[in-house]
Amino acid sequence: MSDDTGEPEVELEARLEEQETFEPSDSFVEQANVSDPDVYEEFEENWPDCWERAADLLSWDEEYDTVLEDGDAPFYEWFTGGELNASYNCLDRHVEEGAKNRAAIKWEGELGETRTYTYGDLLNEVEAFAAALRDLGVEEDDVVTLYMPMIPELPIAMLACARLGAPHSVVFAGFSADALATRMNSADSEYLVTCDGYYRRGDALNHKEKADKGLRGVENDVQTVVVDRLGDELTHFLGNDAHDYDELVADHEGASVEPVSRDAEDMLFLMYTSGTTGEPKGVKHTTGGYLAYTAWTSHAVLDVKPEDTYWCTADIGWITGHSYIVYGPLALGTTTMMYEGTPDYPDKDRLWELIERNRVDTFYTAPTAIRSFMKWGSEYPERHDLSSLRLLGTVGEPINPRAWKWYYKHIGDEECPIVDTWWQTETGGMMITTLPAINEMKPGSAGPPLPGIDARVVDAAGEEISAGEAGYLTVNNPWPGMLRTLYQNDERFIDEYWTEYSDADAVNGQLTSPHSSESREDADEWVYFPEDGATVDDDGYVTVLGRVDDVINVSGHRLGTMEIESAIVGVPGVAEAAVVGGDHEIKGEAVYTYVILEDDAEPSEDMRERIVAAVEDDIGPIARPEEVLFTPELPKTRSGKIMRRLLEDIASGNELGDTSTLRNPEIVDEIARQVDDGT
Ligand code: 6R9
Repeated sequence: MSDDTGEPEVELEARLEEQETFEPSDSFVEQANVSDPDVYEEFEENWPDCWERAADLLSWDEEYDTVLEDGDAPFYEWFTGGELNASYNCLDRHVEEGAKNRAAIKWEGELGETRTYTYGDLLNEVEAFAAALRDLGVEEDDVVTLYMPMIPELPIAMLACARLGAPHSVVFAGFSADALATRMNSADSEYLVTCDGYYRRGDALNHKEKADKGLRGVENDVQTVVVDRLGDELTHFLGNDAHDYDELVADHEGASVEPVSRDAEDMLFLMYTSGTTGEPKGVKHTTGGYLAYTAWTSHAVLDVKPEDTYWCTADIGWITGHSYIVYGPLALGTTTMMYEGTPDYPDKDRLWELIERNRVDTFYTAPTAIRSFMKWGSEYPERHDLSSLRLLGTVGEPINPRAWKWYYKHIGDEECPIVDTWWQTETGGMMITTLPAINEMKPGSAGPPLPGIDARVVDAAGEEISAGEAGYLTVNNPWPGMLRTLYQNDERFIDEYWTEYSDADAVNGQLTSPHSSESREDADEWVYFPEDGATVDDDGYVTVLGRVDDVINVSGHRLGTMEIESAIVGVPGVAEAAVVGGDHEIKGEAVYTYVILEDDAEPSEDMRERIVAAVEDDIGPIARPEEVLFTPELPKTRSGKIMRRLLEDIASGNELGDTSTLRNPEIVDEIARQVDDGT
């Protein structure tokens, strides 16, 4: 059911329906970590030294000399000369300060089992596993791949790697065997930590089989460690060379592993993400800047306090889980929750029951989840006492005002501020959001850029646009959490993200997308392009409209259309494919595919199934096409470019604009007819 804006129909009082701005409650403001509005000015006046405030949240083995080194822009360096260890910052120092018995991770399995790791427990297990990894040969700077679902051994392995100075590369467990192989090969990784399986809606899934299949495509000889998640349910199959996680940890119990002092600019981890081309990008994050930035934003935006129970529902396989389940919260010494399963198992009140039982203070989730909760109805949260909540957050995609208001009323009881946080894998942490105790909230708009962040909305010539007009989002100064490069591909890093403005550019006013490094030495100023469209209002509030490149956002998950297209054209009988994102009530966007078959192949249900299976095999079930439409041709411009906008409009059921500039306008009606028929 949807209204004419395409948003799910929900009960909202007229009062809420009309209200456009919301103030944080006095009770929230009084207790907030950051509540002085002067913070914006302080950051601006003292930039870049203002970032010492973030660095001060950490313990350094060696003090840094320089806050920002910008001599080789856009290869910026932060806190240079400083040394620290991320695992020490997330564990040891809290134990030393007397928090040994405070819960660090509270985990809940899908079937209802729970595990609590105190900071003391977590440190012990991290040390034991770090000792085991070292015995297997892991040395500083070796990339260790972690292919695991939401089980405590995933953050434990991350912190064990960090302790040794070995960067981790986490591959989302829902990704396919092929995706694992591609990422391991790209990172030249010789170590894999995975598990036998996990539960989804009560069923045990065999994960090891998928990992084994992936390993067959890996060039290196790989040492594999397997966590036994399922006990007897699936045979805990180790294979020839695989090591058993429990045995390794038992053998190394009580081991003490000195945290390796890392240079602030040393890599903490790699995270692969989708871009415009088919090849995933290995985003490199560093130890000092990333950790300082995630700690600072957890403190200032999520208002995390050590005595809190904090819950972010993301999967650790994505950046949100790295920054705001693991590193930010643990650096601040709080209790971070992890839930293995789905929100509707065994019933649709699972999350609310968890909040009530654990007295959760802060809840951070995605708009796609909120739209599902709305659809299920307010009776599910109403069954539970959610009064422990103090603050709510969203991330991953734009949130429509109706969903925002439903969240505000039915989860936050009109008492909790909501932070709508815009950021990316590449930014490491939040960039545009209200500070919950300082700014008023405007549903649907993320808010102003954070203190110290100079984000603007510009037109194609790089000029700032007037309020209300749509343009490109840009970030005009560096920040500590930023990616440093794409792994072993500095050129692509510049090409994909940076545009230099020099006097020459200002004269000819050319700026259509980030361009190459040719005139790098002449650049006066480097500008970061996130590839998002946005508008800005008179108060400087940014509303993010979505991607302007060929990346689509399905339920907050980033997918490259090229990756999906190349999976489809691999199916025998397929000649050409175009993949676009179309509006979807719950997922935000869904995958729509237009397929041209070779002359001797026939459109059939069987062919459709093979295409869907190929996408699931190559990428994973999250990329599963919503619809596969067979068409004899794709709408093309006279110069031969596929008119993607048009395909998106067809998929979204939008009014179609002028098609007269097409080489083959008649094809549009034919495709549109198929969509209406549901064929
Ligand atoms: C953290 C994360 C990044 C893309 C980004 C943008 C979209 C994220 C948003 C948002 C509107 C928000 N996005 N947060 N759009 N409002 N609050 O999601 O990282 O997976 O790299 O995706 O997600 O389009 O460019 P990542």
